[in-house]
Amino acid sequence: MLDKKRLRIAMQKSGRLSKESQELLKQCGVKINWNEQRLIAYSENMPIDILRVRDDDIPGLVFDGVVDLGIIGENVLEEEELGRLSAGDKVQYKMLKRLEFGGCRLSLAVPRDVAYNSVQDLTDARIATSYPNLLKRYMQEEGVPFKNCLLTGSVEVAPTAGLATAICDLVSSGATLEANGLREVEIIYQSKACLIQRAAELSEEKQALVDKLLTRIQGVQQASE
Ligand code: PRT
Ligand code: ZN
Repeated sequence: MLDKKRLRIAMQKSGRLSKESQELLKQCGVKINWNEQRLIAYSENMPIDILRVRDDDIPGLVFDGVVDLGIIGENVLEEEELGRLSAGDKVQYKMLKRLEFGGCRLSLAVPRDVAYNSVQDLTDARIATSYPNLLKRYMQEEGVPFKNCLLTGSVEVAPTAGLATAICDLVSSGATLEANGLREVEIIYQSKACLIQRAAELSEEKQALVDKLLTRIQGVQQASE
């Protein structure tokens, strides 16, 4: 059973954000005994517990106040927020800090040999993505109707597989697009990892600990500039 007096932080168990999330806590002086298999990791020197989950679950855990803090990609945070808002749910959280890792962009890409001049060329096109809400917001802002093709993985093979004419996926180096014969044509969202806090007030002790962590994170980030 988790002790409610200890600060609960949700972070990605294994994936692109896990190593740097762990490193950030270490740089802040938080000592954690990481056991790769465990869902929960405990700090030895501070009243902090780490919940290690899939990144997709982190925004909801913070919105619902199940955890106090979360480290998450802004892309996943905003996708979940838009999804909840469109379902008529309220979304509340505090953005504490944009972090210096997990940088990527959400982009539209089309097969390399397809002519493309502007997003208008995608009118009524079927677009494969794992980010339907961010894509919908962008296309609505541009006034371009499209058909959504929701895929939770292997989005980059959708055009070759005949599932879609374009894709909307995360890009960092661009190597995946290149390897799949795709061309990045629009950047629709720029993302980094960030630290968020639940909206409901924390106890004085917990808030003091959060403030201390934030000051240390600021120090770590300034030192790396
Ligand atoms: O299991 P879990 O659900 O927790 O993990 P996941 O597989 O959903 O996420 P993961 O670990 O792949 O990514 C976590 C977060 O890292 C994302 O939500 C982004 O905020 C961030 N991030 C940064 C990236 C990338 N860079 C990235 N390049 N997430 C995914 N990619 C993918 C991209 O879509 C492409 O398919 O990596 C592939 C390689 O990219 P290129 O352009 O370097 O070839
Ligand atoms: Zn995920």
